[in-house]
Amino acid sequence: MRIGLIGYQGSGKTTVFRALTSLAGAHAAKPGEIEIGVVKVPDPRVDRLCEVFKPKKKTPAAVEFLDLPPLGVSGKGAAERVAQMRKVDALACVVDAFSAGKEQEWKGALGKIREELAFEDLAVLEKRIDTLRKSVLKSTPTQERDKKELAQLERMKPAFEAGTVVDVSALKADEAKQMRGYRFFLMKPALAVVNVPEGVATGDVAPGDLPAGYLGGSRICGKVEQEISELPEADRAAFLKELGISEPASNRLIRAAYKALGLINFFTVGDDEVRAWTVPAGSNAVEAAGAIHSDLARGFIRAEVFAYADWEAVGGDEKQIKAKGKLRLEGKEYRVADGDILNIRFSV
Ligand SMILES: Nc1nc2c(ncn2[C@@H]2O[C@H](COP(=O)(O)OP(=O)(O)O)[C@@H](O)[C@H]2O)c(=O)[nH]1
Ligand SMILES: [Mg+2]
Repeated sequence: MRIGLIGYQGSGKTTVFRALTSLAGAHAAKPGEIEIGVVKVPDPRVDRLCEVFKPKKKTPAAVEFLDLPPLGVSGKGAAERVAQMRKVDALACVVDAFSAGKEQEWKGALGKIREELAFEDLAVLEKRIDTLRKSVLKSTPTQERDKKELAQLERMKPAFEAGTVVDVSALKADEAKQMRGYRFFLMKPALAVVNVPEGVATGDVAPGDLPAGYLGGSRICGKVEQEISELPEADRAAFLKELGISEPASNRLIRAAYKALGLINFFTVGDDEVRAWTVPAGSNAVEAAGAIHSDLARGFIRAEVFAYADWEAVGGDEKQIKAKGKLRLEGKEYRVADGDILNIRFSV
């Protein structure tokens, strides 16, 4: 999963990025250059599985954060930002609530970001509509398809003008696919990152307090979190406790992103590797197999499944899982649940 940090210059994107990815000073990016940091998704279940299976390799799920050039500036940075923003799975919108006088303005600032995104999407949409209006007049092999696409874009336009979330889930599969192909910003899940001053309560923003278009949000103090991320790992917990912070902001933000994107984790276990895999909620066993390797999806026979919670309940004893009838054989249509431990039987 890739999450792009966006916002206006000085909102604290880079500070938050450093806090999330502990990259403090690792590579001082030139202005306009994009830094990418990989964060392992903290999951105590992976730790516990490793304690028992003692694998050679531990692979938690990972999230990539991108520190993108600021909104509202033109030139090379803007083009790079737009190109990168098309490729991310979610947007984390950072707003300044730490500067004097800005403490109460974060909601308006978040709304302004949506307006900016809507403006950029509308430019793309209108350009495409103009092109299609001309092309549908000519008798070409794509004329019928162009007519359909034009009608579709014109139907969607009011949603873009409203600047809220553009939802394609109600469209027919082929129409939804075409709309997704544009990678419009308003179709991406957006999270709010309210960068508050030191000493102010942090935590999740209540959904009712968020402006339209945001699926979740966190109040974090970028500066303090960055300082924490620079500490040796062993000292972090004590420091967090002292500050009354229950966990690092990155954990909260990653959880919010999983929720907003509707993602779950399943696990594979063994002597070689214990690994967490990320798939959309509702994925079936074949799709889960495909996340591991396309061969596993192609040659899928059955999935052996047990739930992490059942395994934990019997003290991590696999024999007990079998004895208690908690090991199941599931077919292609089985819907994978968060925390499932899968072993795919396949033949290619
Ligand atoms: N007091 C305070 N200052 C911050 C915080 N986050 C960022 N800053 C400061 O705001 C300025 C801009 O931050 P930066 O992360 O570079 O913003 P960017 O332009 O969005 O990348 C820097 O001087 C930061 O030290 C914060 O949470 N509290
Ligand atoms: Mg920056």
